[in-house]
Amino acid sequence: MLKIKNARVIVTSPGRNFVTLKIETEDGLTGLGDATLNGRELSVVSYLTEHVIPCLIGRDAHQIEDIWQYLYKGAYWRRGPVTMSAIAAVDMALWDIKAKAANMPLYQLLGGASRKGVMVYGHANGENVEQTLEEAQKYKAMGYKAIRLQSGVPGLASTYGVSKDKMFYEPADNDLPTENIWSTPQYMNSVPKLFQAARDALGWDVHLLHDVHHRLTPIEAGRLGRDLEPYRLFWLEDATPAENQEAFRLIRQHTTTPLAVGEIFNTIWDCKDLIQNQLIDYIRATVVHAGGITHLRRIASFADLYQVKTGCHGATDLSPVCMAAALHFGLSVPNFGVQEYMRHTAETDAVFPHAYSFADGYMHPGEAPGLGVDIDEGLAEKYPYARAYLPVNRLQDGTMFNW
Ligand code: GCO
Ligand code: MG
Repeated sequence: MLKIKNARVIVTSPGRNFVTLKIETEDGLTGLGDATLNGRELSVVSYLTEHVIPCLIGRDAHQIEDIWQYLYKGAYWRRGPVTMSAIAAVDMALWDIKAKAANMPLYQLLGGASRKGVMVYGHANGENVEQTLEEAQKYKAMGYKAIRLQSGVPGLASTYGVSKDKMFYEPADNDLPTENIWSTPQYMNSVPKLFQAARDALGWDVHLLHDVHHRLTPIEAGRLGRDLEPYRLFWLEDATPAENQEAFRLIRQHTTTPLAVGEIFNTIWDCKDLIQNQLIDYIRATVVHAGGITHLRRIASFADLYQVKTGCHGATDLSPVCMAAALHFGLSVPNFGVQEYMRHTAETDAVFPHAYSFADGYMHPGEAPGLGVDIDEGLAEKYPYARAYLPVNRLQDGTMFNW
């Protein structure tokens, strides 16, 4: 038995907010879990401190599955981003502890490596096509095999995915939500031009991806997917909001462009219909927001039955602790597709020293026991929490829209 002695939450903001759970066992092993929920960070802090941690003390850290079920079924109130991020943090920390106790990198406990490395995609963005492609060339030169392209939309002052700091896009940019203005027709006209220019400039031996960020209706998404078919995208992401999973059937009827969805999903129930009806190609659910490694493995196993591959969310708001967990998961899971990798800043990397590394388009979690990531608490303390929101989005006539 590995008795849990103590658990606490560390909040730090080295350029952006991160919430980390640290669990300690009586014999001195420690485990880390990411609990960051962008723009709503303190709700998970409170859920963990007030409601989860008191139930953990004295339990056997080895009983990962039982503790997962205890927190999920025992809460009575099921699912939801706050609950599932809190459960995820506990789950990650317990896997970290178990793997340290076994003196193995976590991927070994998950069945061992199924591949040499985890293919990642980087983010190229610019205010116009030219700038975006300039950025994409930089990623190609760094060895990336897959690049996401987002470009400014002519006539719109700002849009999702385009930032001043090209390498470190950080959407949670204000202590009250920034307001963006959106136009679907202008966007729909501009995206095919971007990808046509991209194929001319970058060639065909690099995977290209695009994130619609929940902004189209199903029929609009069907049309965009069809317009993009000549450019052979790796995927079109979040083409329409997915609360209504059935909506993807309409998109599917109109295009063979592969579809990815799920970065905001919390459980297998959010993607069950999408997967079993083969309405998507990649599932974007991620360790921190979908109940940890334990639950993400369940989603991936289910998806594998339908030839749906993983494509985990990996934006900057997923801390290096989550990135490490995602890499162990990605290295081991049979139906791996791609992993998003929006690089963290040097400040963040310094607070979270880690064993994972990038080389030639692939990442590897490293061979350190456990997750292979630590937190420098002294340094973390120097960056106090700072409220930050994701932007909101309105149509040109003022109607509230999806960001
Ligand atoms: C992505 C995402 C992010 C999210 C952000 C929200 O595909 O990387 O869409 O950019 O908007 O992670 O917290
Ligand atoms: Mg996305």
